[in-house]
Amino acid sequence: MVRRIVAWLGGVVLVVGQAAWAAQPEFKPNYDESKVPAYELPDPLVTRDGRPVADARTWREVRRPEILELFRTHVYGRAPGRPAKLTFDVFDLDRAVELFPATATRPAGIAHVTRKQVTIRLTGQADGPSIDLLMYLPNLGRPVPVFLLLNFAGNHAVCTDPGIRLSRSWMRSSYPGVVDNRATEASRGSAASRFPLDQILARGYGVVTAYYGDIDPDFDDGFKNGVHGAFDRPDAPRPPDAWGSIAAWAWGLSRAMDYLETDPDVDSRRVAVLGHSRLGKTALWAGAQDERFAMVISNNSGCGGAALSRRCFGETVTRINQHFPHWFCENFKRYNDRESELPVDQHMLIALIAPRPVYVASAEEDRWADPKGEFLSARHADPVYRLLGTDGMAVSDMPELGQPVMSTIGYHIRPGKHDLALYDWQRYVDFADKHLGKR
Ligand code: GTR
Repeated sequence: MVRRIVAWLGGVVLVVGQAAWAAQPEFKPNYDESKVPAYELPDPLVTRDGRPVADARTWREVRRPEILELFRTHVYGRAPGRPAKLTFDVFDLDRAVELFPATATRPAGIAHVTRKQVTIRLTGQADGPSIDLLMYLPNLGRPVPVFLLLNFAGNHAVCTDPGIRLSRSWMRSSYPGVVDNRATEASRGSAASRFPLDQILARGYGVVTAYYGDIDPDFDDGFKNGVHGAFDRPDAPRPPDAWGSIAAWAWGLSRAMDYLETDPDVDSRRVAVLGHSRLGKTALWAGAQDERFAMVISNNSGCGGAALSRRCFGETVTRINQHFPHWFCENFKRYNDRESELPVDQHMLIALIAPRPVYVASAEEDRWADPKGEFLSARHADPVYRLLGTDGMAVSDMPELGQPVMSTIGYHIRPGKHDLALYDWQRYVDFADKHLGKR
């Protein structure tokens, strides 16, 4: 009898729950600057107990760890450390890949480039979770600085080079050539426009990339697959600060860095971590936590990335949590429609990267990501960068289109849509030339 009542009550809750969900009003993003609510940002240079942070040491020893902890607890969740049994298998090395058509203007050193592919086994076991790294390095002397970025469609989508291993991981079926959630030969090169390899390599930088779905497939499965399934305790309930997918992808970037530190072809002290969109959020969180990344670049990262949450312009905390319930930790949902109660905002994520160079980029038509909010968080990280002895951000007002700011906090907004475009890459290479130092 009791069981039947419980079952009946369960049914009622389900019906009421479904009705509430169905009744949810359609989300209408605010794109009107005059409707941005008045807000006050938490001060990165005041500790939780109200003490001002007036010197680099207090930042380093008190405030920085405090802010990191706040982001772990309330936003992205807590990831494990480096796994005890990490192994690297370099399964492909070719030092004479002809990647680019022969032209009179092709710079020496990239007529042939080096391609290397590495499997990072996260549990040391051949049948455990693994990440495939794809690396292209210019043959311009060693070791080379690199850009490290996750990709959305598999390593084979980066260019048509048939030597790239075709990904066997789960993949969104809407991607070119993907059949039954698996890549096919027709998928090769489908994301090439986001990887202008010739331009990057000719300027002396390598590109290292991995498919983000190797780390955690990007859908909500209750954290069963990917690295969550491999590293979480299956028997214990998930704590509200357990790592979400963004934290998992960021953790994967650190595992890539673990490998790069062992590779004599790469200058692991000059690794710029970069990401577009959800992977821009990921790059920022990876760079904030892992100080081995010498430079961090956020391309159109938007809500939960560079954009200030309190502005509620375009995508909001509520909308991102409803649409992507697996991206952040459970605690982040407490701030749906209550952004002002967050103990952090995204300028503090940028500040965690200080004093290392950081570049935030927006696109004019990418209002969903709130370009102004992206600029402002970079701008509001300036006091921390200055406290640590850098020039911070050179401007106080948002620059015009195509007027890049190249101080230690860099920024640009370009015309066009949400994308990782050639213009963006050219500015990142300029920024790296300036701040990572030329060979
Ligand atoms: C959108 C999402 C954004 C952004 C983007 C992307 O659907 O709302 O936060 O991350 O996806 O990653 O392409």
